[in-house]
Amino acid sequence: MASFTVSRHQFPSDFEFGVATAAYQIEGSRYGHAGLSHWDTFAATPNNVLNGDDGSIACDHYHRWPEDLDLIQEGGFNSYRFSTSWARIQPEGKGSINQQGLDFYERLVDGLLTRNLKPYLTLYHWDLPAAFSNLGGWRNPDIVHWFSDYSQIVMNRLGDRIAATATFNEPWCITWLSHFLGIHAPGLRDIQATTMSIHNLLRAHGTALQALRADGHNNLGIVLNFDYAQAADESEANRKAADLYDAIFNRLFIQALTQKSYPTVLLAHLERYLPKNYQQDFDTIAQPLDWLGVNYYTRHVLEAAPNALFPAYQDAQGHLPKTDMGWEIYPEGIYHFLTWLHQNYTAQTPLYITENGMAAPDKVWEQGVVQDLDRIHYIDAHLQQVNRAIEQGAPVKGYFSWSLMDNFEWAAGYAKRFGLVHVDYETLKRTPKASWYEFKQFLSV
Ligand code: IFM
Repeated sequence: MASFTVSRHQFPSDFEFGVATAAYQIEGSRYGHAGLSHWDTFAATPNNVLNGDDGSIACDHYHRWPEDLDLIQEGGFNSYRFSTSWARIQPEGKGSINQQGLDFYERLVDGLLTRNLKPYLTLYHWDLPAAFSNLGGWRNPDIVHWFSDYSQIVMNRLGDRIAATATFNEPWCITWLSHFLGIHAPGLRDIQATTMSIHNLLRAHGTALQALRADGHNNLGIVLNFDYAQAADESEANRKAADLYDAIFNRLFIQALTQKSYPTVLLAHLERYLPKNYQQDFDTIAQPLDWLGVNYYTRHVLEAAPNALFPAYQDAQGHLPKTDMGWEIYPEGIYHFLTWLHQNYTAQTPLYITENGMAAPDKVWEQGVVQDLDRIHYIDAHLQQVNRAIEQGAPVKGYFSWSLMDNFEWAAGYAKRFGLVHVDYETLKRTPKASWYEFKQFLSV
């Protein structure tokens, strides 16, 4: 039987332990008069999502949320990170507000507070209304105001009860993965679309922060994802390949947000696609952050791809054990990013691990047991490294496990299970896994 070697006492007493989810992955987009999002249309297009899966029912959290919040509370967690669905709240884009959507989130937030759970809100975890997608989505500069207006609509209803708010979850995924690699909605593979989406997203973040602060809201931040870039060997070509990957994945957003510039190594290729006088936007983009969310899962081993177009790198085979996503398990990476951010970019700004976890081919055995022992080892190893970063002075204030329960894993459909709680997609029955019980034990001290 696996168990954590790390102890709750190693962390400050006010350290937050929570679980995280996202609207489209769990709620069921067909319920409650939500509008179509670009994930509904992307998933309805053949070959975009494994097995033709979509988020229309997902975990039916829209109806089962009380049971799900009970699981968070019974697990001993004290906070919950969730997102509001833009398409649920503004089904037609700029048109009328779906009050039923806001009512749902109000019930959810009040349900959290009743259970003594702190609500951590993410305003955008990828469900862009299809109406905005049809107008160019993140490529259209007008999205800056569409998003800022939406942020105010949500926060003016819920903001008085939210512990902390993030504008975006994982800008790299919203832009690079979705507009350059074509893997997520809207499935584009276009360098100009990518560059415009990056700049528009950052402007939308800064503009929304200004509007929300003017409305009196506080504790505002953003969630970035980081992926350790490891050169395949010490050759100059491979080190350059890893550096380029690092610039795109890890430095681009945090540098813009805190140092008002884009990495030089990227500008050499992307500057021609940016709007004229883009530098003038950095004063808007680099609003002070009250906190920064850090999502960390894995590392990538990179080598040069000779004669390829920008960015001329490719994956090399890493030799560490891998999760069911095929992602290498590299817990030292979480220590690296926490200390690196603290020392180079964010100084004393509070850092939260807003996502960390692994996919495994979990099954419910007799007597309702799910033996996800690899996940217990994974979480334990990462918590040890978070603790090490705190000892080195990084101001880490919380850890959110991804995810509360198995859910719609985007292009991988329902094939990959990240939950501490198993979901049977036939019956929608929830079964806590061994990792949920381990957290409960760990948090019960
Ligand atoms: O499921 C996703 C989540 O939506 C964003 N971060 C990574 C997770 C696992 O892929």
